[in-house]
Amino acid sequence: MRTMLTTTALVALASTTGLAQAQQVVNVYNWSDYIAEETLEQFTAETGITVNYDVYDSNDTLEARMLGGSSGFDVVVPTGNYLQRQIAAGIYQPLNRELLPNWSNLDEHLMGLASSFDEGNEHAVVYMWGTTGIGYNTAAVAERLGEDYVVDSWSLVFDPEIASQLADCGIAFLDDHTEILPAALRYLGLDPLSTDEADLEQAVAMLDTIRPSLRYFHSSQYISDLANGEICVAVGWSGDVLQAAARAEEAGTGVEVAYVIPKEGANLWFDMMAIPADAPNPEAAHAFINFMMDAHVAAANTNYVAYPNAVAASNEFIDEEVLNDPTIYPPAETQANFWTLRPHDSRTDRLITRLWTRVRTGQ
Ligand code: SPD
Repeated sequence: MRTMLTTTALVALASTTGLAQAQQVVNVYNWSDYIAEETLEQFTAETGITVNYDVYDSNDTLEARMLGGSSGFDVVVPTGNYLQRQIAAGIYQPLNRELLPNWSNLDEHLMGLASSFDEGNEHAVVYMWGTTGIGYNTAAVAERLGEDYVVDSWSLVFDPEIASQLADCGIAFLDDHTEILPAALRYLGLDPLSTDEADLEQAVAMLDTIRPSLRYFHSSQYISDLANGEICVAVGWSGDVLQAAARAEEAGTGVEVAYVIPKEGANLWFDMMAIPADAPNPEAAHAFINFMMDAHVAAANTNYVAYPNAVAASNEFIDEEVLNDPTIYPPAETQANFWTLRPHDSRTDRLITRLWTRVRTGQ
């Protein structure tokens, strides 16, 4: 009896002092180029929990790992439209808010928007949000299209006349049909969320005309390629292009990269932290998510990756130049043209997969 009491007391002491967590590991699968350099070390120093951190650059890659079962991940970061259908498939566990005291730091408006993917915000927290637009090398584009050419439209990449003039300096597209097809539909004056076969065929026919001017489809390589002048235009994610701009500036090679949200509109997306139903260590997963919702941690991440987070309490620690950058925090008039993706039914998925293969391969 005496021994049992002592053991119980030790266990209680260990869990309150963090000793129990000393042996814990959290397995995190996140997007590449999406966290400040020091964040993981800080987390381990603060909690004693070791982080196994792996990265992807596509929701489809994440989804394939998740749907394969027993992924071994404790925290993953799907985008809202993927999260929504994955919740419906039952692959996430509800969050335990008692283990997330930093929940009170969250921006209610953003979490309200995110509840359209996850009713009641039961399974996920917004990690970062952003837009999909165009990154470009200002000098290379001006050299080819003229000093007075204003880059403000999807026509830069979807008009075959314009794209062909930029082909030699390199145009890259995200390898992501959920990004390219809706933007192409909007450029053609159609509903970017259309699942109508005739609309999608029209978008693909337009993409066929610019296909010869594209250098590659890839969803992360464009960061370094824009920064070092290997390519001059990329359809990419806001913060990734801005990281390319920062890298170019740091390198001092004279390459200047800019990001534009096209005037026709852009995809507004939310990447959400969630815990798989079969996560090996849900307690450590909650500790990790809670840490990411700390005001200083979230601000450091935003300052580093140039994506806005959903931690309202972090705003006072975010660099002024980040907070005041309209390409990172788009003003209301820009937001008026945004669209937000929704999951497709399986018929539409099959149709889009077939069409996208045609776009990618040019056949
Ligand atoms: N390098 C981080 C990029 C995150 C992009 N996630 C958004 C995907 C929207 N389809």
